[in-house]
Amino acid sequence: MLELGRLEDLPEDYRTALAEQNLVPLWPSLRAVLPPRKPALRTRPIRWTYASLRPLLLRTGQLTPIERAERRVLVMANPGHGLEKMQATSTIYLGMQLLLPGEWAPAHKHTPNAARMIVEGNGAYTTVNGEKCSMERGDLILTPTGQWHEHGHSGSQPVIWLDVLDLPLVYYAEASYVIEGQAQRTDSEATEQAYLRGGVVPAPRFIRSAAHHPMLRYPWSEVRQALLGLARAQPEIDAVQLAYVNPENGDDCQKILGFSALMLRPGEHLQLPARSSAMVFHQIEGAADVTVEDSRFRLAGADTCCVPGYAPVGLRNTSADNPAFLFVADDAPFQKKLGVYEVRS
Ligand code: 1HN
Repeated sequence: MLELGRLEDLPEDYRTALAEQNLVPLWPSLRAVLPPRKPALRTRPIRWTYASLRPLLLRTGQLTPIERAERRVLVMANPGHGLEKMQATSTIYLGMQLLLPGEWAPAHKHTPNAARMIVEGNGAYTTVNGEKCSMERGDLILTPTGQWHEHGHSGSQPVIWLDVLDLPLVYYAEASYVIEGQAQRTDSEATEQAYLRGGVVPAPRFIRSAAHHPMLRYPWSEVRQALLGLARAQPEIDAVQLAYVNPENGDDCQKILGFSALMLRPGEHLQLPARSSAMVFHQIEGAADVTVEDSRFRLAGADTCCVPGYAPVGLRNTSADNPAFLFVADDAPFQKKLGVYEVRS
């Protein structure tokens, strides 16, 4: 590669004249913005163990009343991006949210898309555009862009969930804002019952708009059963993985981030090829080792890790007797829309 001129090679008066006109020479910065073969990655492999995060989250339940927080969340920030940026990866925000019995997190709607993976507790619910979605461990609940949402809790124990948002990307696009609202009238229980069987959908589907999000809650009991069924039906399959999709058209369930559930069979070692998208792994059940570059993380309980793109990832079920279940989030839908998504073998 040609060695390019540096800024210091230019006379001082010329540099000053450029800056006065808001002009910048490209060549001193060209290699930084277009590095050879692989992007410059800020995202570091990082793990957050639930055992160390949980007591800190419960403590803020005493320190900070919900009225003073609106959403009581500890953000899982990747130091490679700077903690204050609140980014787990370049596009993915992760946070662990606590709601105590009787608390209410008021209604609002915003441009970033949110998804919640429920970690512990029961009796809480989130109402999304009038649809009341109960929160049970392992459920995935969507809050697509622009939809009203609020959280309530009529149970007796703390409820904790993982929030996954495309906030860093929407913020970067200077498109992130919120509108506050009134408590919603609940007009239905979660409508996922209408979409529980793969291959059949409610018949009046052709009148629906493309922006419609027909399914907001993906109950873990159903997804778990579907993973076990897939493993039984196709024992030779490379990866026992199910994508969370729009059941009406099979598209990714959100436009920017993609979500899937992965089952590692007892003792299974799965090698994922290097992909351009960064990924998040969150343990739903069992335990797994995640290996990327020089990092190896043991995930158990509700541990979470993120890994950068452009590197192969190894996943190993540490049990020889029981399956392990992982929730996976990535930004492949966004990268595919941009035309930059790659798999490198
Ligand atoms: C949000 O609206 C929620 O509604 C959680 O529970 C986390 C992080 C950034 C921006 C909006 C929620 C959020 C958020």
